[in-house]
Amino acid sequence: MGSGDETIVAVATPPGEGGVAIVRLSGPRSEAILTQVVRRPRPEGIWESHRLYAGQAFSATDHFLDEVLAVLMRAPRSYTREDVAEIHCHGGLVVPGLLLDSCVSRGARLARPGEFTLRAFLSGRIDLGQAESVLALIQAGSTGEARLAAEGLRGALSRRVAALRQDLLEWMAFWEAEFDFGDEVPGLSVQQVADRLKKAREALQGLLAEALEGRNCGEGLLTLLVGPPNAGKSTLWNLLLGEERALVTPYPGTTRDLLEQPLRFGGHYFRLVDSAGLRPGGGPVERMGMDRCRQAVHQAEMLVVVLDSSLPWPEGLEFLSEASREVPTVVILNKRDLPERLGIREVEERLDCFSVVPTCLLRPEEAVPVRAALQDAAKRAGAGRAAGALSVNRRQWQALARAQEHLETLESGLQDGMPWDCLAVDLRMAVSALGEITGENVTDEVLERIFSSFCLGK
Ligand SMILES: Nc1nc2c(ncn2[C@@H]2O[C@H](COP(=O)(O)OP(=O)(O)OP(=O)(O)O)[C@@H](O)[C@H]2O)c(=O)[nH]1
Ligand SMILES: [Mg+2]
Repeated sequence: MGSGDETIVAVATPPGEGGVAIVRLSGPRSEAILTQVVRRPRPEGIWESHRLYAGQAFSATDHFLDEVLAVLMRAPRSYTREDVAEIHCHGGLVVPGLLLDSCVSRGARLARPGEFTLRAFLSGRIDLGQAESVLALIQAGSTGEARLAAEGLRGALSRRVAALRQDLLEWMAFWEAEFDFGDEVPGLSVQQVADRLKKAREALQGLLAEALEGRNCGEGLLTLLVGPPNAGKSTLWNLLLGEERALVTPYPGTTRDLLEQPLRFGGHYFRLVDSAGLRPGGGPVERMGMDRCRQAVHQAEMLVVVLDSSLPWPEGLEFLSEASREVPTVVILNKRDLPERLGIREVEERLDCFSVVPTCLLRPEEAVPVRAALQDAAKRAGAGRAAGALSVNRRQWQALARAQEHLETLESGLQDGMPWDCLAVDLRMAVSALGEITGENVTDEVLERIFSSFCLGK
């Protein structure tokens, strides 16, 4: 698959209106096609590699199409390690398509989705793990996901999987060379084998734990609105979501259940949860709501404490002092349209505040500073999450888990005194599962499946 004899072409930018679109070529005829499609003022000059030239682009029927900038990146210093050319024309629905046709009429073939990255993989410039990180980076929906995918592109997962696989491979080679199908490997005690196995399994366990953390990064930050009844939590929830979802009344104790909605802004995902106001006493139903809220405080990754600044510090919030030290806590000091009885200083004495926003939530424009404060706090909360996390897709996850299972079987087989040749089967399977991540052990169908989910031109 993906024969490098052909020169492929695609529009690398999304379709539609835009300042600039890029048509990209890769393969041995890139320079020849570029020379025919893009004419420079002084045509006798050669295309120097990695230099941007101004020129005029012509259609398949040799009509002037557009003023363009073009660059040739000679092999092997390119994304695919082949000759790559890029033509930067004006964006829109028509010109990039006509430029594409022009390249095809001069001998290029339309690229399949992900074919440029497939060629980068087949030429050995990147491994499969890095290729999949390219996809994860393009599809990232939050800054946290993008950061992890970028680390993957730099080899965060591949390097560690490759090292682990190499270790097991060396071991397998030793095993195959030395053992004589008896029940002992010369020069290696069962204890030594067991120790080495344990190390490998622990390393794999560490990878899986970090992968799990990485998966969380794709989910919204659990952000709990909490405070005394009637302070304006539901007003804030509605304001942030942009619709009247939760009931808002002047009667304390309106909200009972936890209400959750996803929300996305400023490059962050949130799971925004409204809750029952906390106060001593209350009826049985209200108390059930308050219990749910208290439990949610311990699961939250970010707290938004909403307080009524026209009343003194409320009773029943003491436990929030400890919780505020554990996760970024934004305090919304609401109802500033009324005479003040609770000031910023007192709030800061009682809670560990990431920030305090004095506001009056009856004014819709107050959503702006509140969003800004949440965004800053999310950066802190998200950073905590991304530390020690890896971007791992479903396929990679399954391969890691399979490798882990084989090592476990190997370990218990060793303890039960199974013969070496039986154990070697599991070792081989573990090596093969790890190879599926870096790309050593994948079939053409698997590659086809992986790369077909890429966008065109990548
Ligand atoms: N004066 C004033 N009233 C506000 C402000 N923000 C909200 N309110 C009013 O305060 C009352 C309570 O608001 P809610 O949003 O229901 O308060 P809550 O914190 O969700 O209350 P519970 O669900 O009972 O815990 C409503 O009548 C709101 O209109 C504000 O900034 N100033
Ligand atoms: Mg409410």
